Amino acid sequence: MTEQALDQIEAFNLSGAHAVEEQAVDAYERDGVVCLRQAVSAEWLAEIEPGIDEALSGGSADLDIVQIKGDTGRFSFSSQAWRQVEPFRRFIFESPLPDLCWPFLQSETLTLFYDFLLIKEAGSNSASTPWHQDQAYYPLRGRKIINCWTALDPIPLETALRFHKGSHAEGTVYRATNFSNTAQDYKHARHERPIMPDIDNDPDAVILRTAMEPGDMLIWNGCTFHSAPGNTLDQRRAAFSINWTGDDVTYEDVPSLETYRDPALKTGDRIEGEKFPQVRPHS
Ligand SMILES: O=C(O)CCC(=O)C(=O)O
Repeated sequence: MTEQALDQIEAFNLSGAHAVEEQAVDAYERDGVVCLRQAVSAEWLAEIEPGIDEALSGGSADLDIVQIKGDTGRFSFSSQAWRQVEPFRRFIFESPLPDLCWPFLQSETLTLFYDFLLIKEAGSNSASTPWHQDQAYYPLRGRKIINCWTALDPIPLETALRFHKGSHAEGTVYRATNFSNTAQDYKHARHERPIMPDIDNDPDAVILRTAMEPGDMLIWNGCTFHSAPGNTLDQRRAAFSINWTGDDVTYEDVPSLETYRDPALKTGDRIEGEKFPQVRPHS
């Protein structure tokens, strides 16, 4: 691995404010990622927490719980629980969250794509996340796609996400990586797309990261490359993220991608409907 420049993700302190500063949007546009400190209040974090058990015990449309050989802790990731899990639905629709996220899309509309719960239990040492772009996995075209990722636990630098600064800017969507075995192709890989760059061996890459406290939120673009280590610590590392789309995003039907599929939509349609509700302006 090549030695690389490390820097901090630019952070803005919200302390309960319900509006973001223009500089936060500028930092997101420049770097492809920004951190909003204290974006989610302790009250809303307490609302989300009971939803975790519900999501893990049948509430998620798509749930994986894996324990990698040699690890003592499990790694769980759940998608699209909001329609069944009431605390998640309330957080998405009734908290200040949509109004915090909307300015980053620079869009007339804000549409919910999906919710994602990610838990790396203490001792899930090998549950690392390889470099990837979120958009490589989505049946979507467009640039206005963001992931708003709230820490539910303290996340020190040892287990923090890492971002390749500015990697969203060119807008190329690369081939998706296989999360469980990077030597093997991802099962829905699109071979017409270019192979991902070797970020670990790019001497010019600047890697951004930051330690987080519960309620701090990262916002990044669907094309920003990011990765994360496994959880080598003796505490849970959980996050709840909401993925939103804006007004330039259209659907691309990929029948095998069931998690993100809405049979009512055709390639080229605006992404909207019961599964992907428009949240702003209120419809
Ligand atoms: O927290 C992690 O390990 C990975 C999170 C991530 O890559 C994502 O939510 O897209």
